[in-house]
Amino acid sequence: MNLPGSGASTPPDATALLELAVDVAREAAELVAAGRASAGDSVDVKSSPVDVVTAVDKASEKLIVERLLGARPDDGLLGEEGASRTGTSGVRWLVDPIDGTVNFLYDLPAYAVSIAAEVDGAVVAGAVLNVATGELFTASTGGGANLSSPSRPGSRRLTGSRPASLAQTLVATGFGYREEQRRAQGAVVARLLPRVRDIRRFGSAALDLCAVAAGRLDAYYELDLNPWDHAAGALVAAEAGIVVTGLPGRPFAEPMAIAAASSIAAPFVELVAELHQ
Ligand code: LIP
Repeated sequence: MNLPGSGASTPPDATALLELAVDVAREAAELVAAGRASAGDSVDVKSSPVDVVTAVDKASEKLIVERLLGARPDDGLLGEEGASRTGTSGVRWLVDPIDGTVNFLYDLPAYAVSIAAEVDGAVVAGAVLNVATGELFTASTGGGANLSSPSRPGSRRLTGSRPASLAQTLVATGFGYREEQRRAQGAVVARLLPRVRDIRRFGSAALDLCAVAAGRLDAYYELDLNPWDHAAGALVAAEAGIVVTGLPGRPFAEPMAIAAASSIAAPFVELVAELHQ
C-alpha cells in the first residue's frame, strides 16, 4: 500500500498504520523464513553469551526500516537491533525483527516479526506474525484484536479465556539472559508453580501476549522486557479484553509486564507482587 509520497507523512490513522505494519511484517516474515536454514551461519552475542543475534535478525530489521520510513519518511523508529530515529510526525514505530531469536536458531516454531505504531507515546496499532505458523495477530485502538491463520479463511476476533480460579490458571513467563537474573527468576517460578495450574515457557514475549489474547494461556508475566518485545502484543491482549498492567502502582513493563484474563487478574497481580517482594 503506497501512502501519498509528498515527503510529508499523512496524519496518523490507526487503521492505515496497521495496514502498513501488516504489509511490512508479511514481507519481513518471508525474508526470515528464507533465512531459517542458514540461521546458525552468522551469529553474534549481545548482553551475554546466550543473548544472540543472527544476520537474519539484522536483515529483517533493515528491510522493515526501509519499508516503514519509505512509506512514512517523517516517522520515528526504535528497533531491537539498533535502528533508532526521532521523527517529526508524532508517529514512532517499535520493531522487533525476530522476537524469539533463540527459538529461530533452534528451529522451534515460536518466533515472530513484531511491529507496533505509537502516536504521541501511545501504541495505536500492532501486528505480530508468527513466521513458522503464518498466524497473524493484529489490533488497533478501539478496533479489537484479531487472528488470521493460513489454515482458516477470514479472521477470528480474540476475547481471551475465563479461568475459574488462580489454581486453574495456565501461566507463561520468560527469563532474562544474565545468570543472576535467571537464578532469581527460577526461584520465583518454584514458588509460583504450586499456586497455579501450570507454567509454560515459549520464548517470545510477543507471542506469549498474543496467546493470552487468544485464550491459549490465562496469564503471562515477565520482568525487564524492552518496548519492541511487548508493544504490539500488549495491544493485541488489551484489545481482546485482557488486563494488561504492571505491579501495583507501577505502569506496564516498568519493570514487570503482566497480562491476565479478567476473571483472575486481581489475584494474579497480587500473587506476582507477593513473589517479587
Ligand atoms: C525474547 C523475549 C522473551 C524473553 C527472552 C528474549 P528476543 O526476545 O521475547 O520473552 O524471555 O529472554 O528477550 O531476544 O528473542 O527478541
